[in-house]
Amino acid sequence: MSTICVLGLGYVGLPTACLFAVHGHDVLGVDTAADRVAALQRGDLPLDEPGLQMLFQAASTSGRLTCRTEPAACDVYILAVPTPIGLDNRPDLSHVRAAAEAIRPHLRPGALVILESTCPPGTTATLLRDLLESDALTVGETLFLAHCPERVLPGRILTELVANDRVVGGVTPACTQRAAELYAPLVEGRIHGTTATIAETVKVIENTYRDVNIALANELAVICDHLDIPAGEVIALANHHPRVHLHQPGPGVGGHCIAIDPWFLAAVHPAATPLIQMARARNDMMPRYVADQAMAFIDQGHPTVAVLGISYKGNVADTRESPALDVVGDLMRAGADVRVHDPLVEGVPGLPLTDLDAAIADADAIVILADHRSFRDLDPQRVGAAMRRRRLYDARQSVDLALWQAAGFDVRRLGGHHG
Ligand code: SAJ
Repeated sequence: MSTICVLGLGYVGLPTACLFAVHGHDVLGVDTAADRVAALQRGDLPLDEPGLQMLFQAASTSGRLTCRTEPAACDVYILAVPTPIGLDNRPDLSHVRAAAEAIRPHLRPGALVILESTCPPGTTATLLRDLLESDALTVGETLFLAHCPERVLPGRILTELVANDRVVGGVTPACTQRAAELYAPLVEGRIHGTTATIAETVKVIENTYRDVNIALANELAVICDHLDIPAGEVIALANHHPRVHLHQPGPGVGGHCIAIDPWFLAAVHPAATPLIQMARARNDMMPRYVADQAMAFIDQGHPTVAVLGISYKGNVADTRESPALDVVGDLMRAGADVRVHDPLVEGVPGLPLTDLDAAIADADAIVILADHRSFRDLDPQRVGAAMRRRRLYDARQSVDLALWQAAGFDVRRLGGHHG
């Protein structure tokens, strides 16, 4: 068993730290946010992710997980720090740099350093190597460096951490082998060894693939609105083709991955990536488009609108980069009195949330922005009885159209479907 220092106790770092601890490693979890560390030391979990509370408790009570704000000497360092983009859409690697500088004084010969954070291809083999290699530490001989991207889906992190295949890319073959040996006992999926730069490129193209395909689905929704045909039916029928897999349209792309990672690829060669950049632009246009479509459908000055779902996607409590926040802002600017209800989200700074009854009381319309499972179970008769007018704009193709129409609702979906 090794001593492992995990830097960055967020959505990836904290579950990873807990998992290594319950597998018998001594884990030091490090985060520069003192309040987050203090909460963890008290036993409070700052993240909402199914199963994490239990795993964290098991890791803490075993005595194998401790949390602090400073790293210490360990056998393995896993960097799971944020890699945001700046206002100019350029990657901001300052947290990777700071984490590398923080561990540098503690590195001993034989240390393994793994970057899990998503980054522009080349980061591990150049930036990280330059920061950590020294006269005493030679990469591939006395210092082992690898990129092992996380590929877990928020809402399913614990399942996917174990079940998913892992791509493990070392700066040298010896680095790949050391990193693969660390993950092998934890991972039920296959471990695919490769180079660090290939692993980085694999990670960002996975999310770029999704972003470009969502952009295509969103463009199709706009076309279907224009043709007044249902995009949902077009997509379902096209997807019967064995080599077609169209994604779903929606109010935009949120979360901390898919809207950001394409910029890591674009940064490598800006002039050669018009498709990737155009897909980003298409997805970024969607909140405004959805707000405009919803207001045109409601067709009333200063309507009272009940927004259902403010998280960045269905069945998660996470509102990071949620396109629903932009839609709400656009609805308000267009003159709507907006009440927001989300059964999973506890709060959003600067945006009051209400319960369902308060949101729909005397409302002129409902706008669905996140496809939470619980919305499918709503009773349209009961909901309609509380409203002033029975109108529903569904930006997620999430509710049973016929059911709501039977309850007297005028329904419109993103992608051209009239009720
Ligand atoms: N969305 C659509 N239409 C779709 C699919 C998604 O509009 O057909 C929207 C969602 O509503 C959401 C956004 O895209 O706003 C992103 O959601 P997501 O479920 O596609 O992805 P994330 O950001 O929750 O997680 C992704 C995953 N990547 C892939 O599926 C390729 C996950 O496996 C990665 O680990 C994660 O990014 C990450 O950390 O990179």
